[in-house]
Amino acid sequence: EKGTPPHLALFPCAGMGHLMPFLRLAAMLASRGCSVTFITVQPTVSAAESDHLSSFFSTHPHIKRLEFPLPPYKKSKFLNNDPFFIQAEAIGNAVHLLRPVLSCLSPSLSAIVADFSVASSVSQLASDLSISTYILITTSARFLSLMVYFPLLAQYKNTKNNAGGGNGYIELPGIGPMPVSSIPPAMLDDNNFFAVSISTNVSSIFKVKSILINTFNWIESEAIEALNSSGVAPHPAPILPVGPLESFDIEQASDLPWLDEQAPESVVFVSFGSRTALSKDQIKELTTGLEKSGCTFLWVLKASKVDKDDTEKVEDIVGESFLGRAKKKGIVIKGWVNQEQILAHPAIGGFVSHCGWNSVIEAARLGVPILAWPQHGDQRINAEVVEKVGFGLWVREWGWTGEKLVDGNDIADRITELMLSENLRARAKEVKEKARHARETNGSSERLLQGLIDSFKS
Ligand code: BUP
Repeated sequence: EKGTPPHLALFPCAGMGHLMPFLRLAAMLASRGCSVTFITVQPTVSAAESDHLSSFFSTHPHIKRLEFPLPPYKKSKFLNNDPFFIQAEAIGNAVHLLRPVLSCLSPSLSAIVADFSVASSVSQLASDLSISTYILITTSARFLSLMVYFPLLAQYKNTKNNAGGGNGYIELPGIGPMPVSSIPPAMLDDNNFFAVSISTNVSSIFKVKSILINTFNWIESEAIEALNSSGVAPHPAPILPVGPLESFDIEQASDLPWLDEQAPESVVFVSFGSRTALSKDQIKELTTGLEKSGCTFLWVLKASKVDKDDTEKVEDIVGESFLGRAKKKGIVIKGWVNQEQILAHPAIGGFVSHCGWNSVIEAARLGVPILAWPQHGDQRINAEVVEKVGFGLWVREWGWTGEKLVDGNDIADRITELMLSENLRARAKEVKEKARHARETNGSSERLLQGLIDSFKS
């Protein structure tokens, strides 16, 4: 109806890398006049997810929380021992249970924005209820291109040439050659939930109304154009690069007294995201690398995939002697930090990152150069974006997680290179400017988001 604000339901999947962009989009839609219902699956896998949800709803009381209790989980059919994947599978299987509650929401829904990982079952349900479905993609447009051409990958299955360092290339229309070594091995394994999830959900890309993605035109113009160009078949729904998504208000920003004392752009920030724990041996090499680089550092350490299991003390993981020697040089934090607040801090001069897409796009938005150290999933493809755009370094030979032990001396050299490079720093600042433009009233991303909201009203 004309005059009433559009009512949108947002449906994220498991893990902070999915939740964060959905919370950001929810806050942005609400501040632009939409009425928003946010679906939260219970229980969550990690404490970080449940903590963020409680704090988000207390600072955004106008956003409605729709709790979705997940039925007890049956055993996974696939090679799947990742609790986040197990949860994604369980959510996908349970979506139909939302039917009664979604059909009687008042005012009725204008649309549902779903995570790619649940897109197939959500679009099925939404179409039964005559509600339009949109997808929010939480990875890069470059990785989305690879998913769109998923059937093409069949020829690389059961080969070893996708191991790091392989020199084959796959030609994606409009994208150019992509190294086969960047395709995550899990994507080529029919028994792996990662591959199964993509093959189950990719058909929705062609059926939904449009696809929102947390990137912006300048940083990924090639992939966005290729995905949107009518000459390319198969032809997905229109791609709307509406990023970088803005941060939302939090209860309180944390104090960073130690960072406040450091010289501008002198500190390297190290984090491998919310669900990657390096092996003990690799952590040891990283301590050597940080120490030998001589740089001041802030390291967010994780020792297990799920935060609730992460009970070991910092000193037991990195060693008392390292911590003692590091006292003046850096700090190691275990537990959640506000990454955006850290990246925005003037003392930060570089970011050693696993290249989860949220981390890449936050570094782009805040102008911090990256030393890319992708570990699994979409991260090598995301690192390609960093490298192509030129605001970071990537040592391809470091391989996938666990593939080889990266030597501490090598790590030290690359950290030094990152922190000393004037070129990378200048390029990162340019990227930050472009990201800011995209978000201005007439910027590429803001216009698309506003256009989308207007389309719900007409
Ligand atoms: Br860890 C950590 N604080 O301590 P990615 C992460 N974050 O704010 P991931 C914090 O979580 P996927 C912390 O800023 C980003 O928004 C970070 O998402 C934030 O990686 C998000 O970077 C993490 O995409 O998820 O967690 O590996 O595997 O889905 O990419």
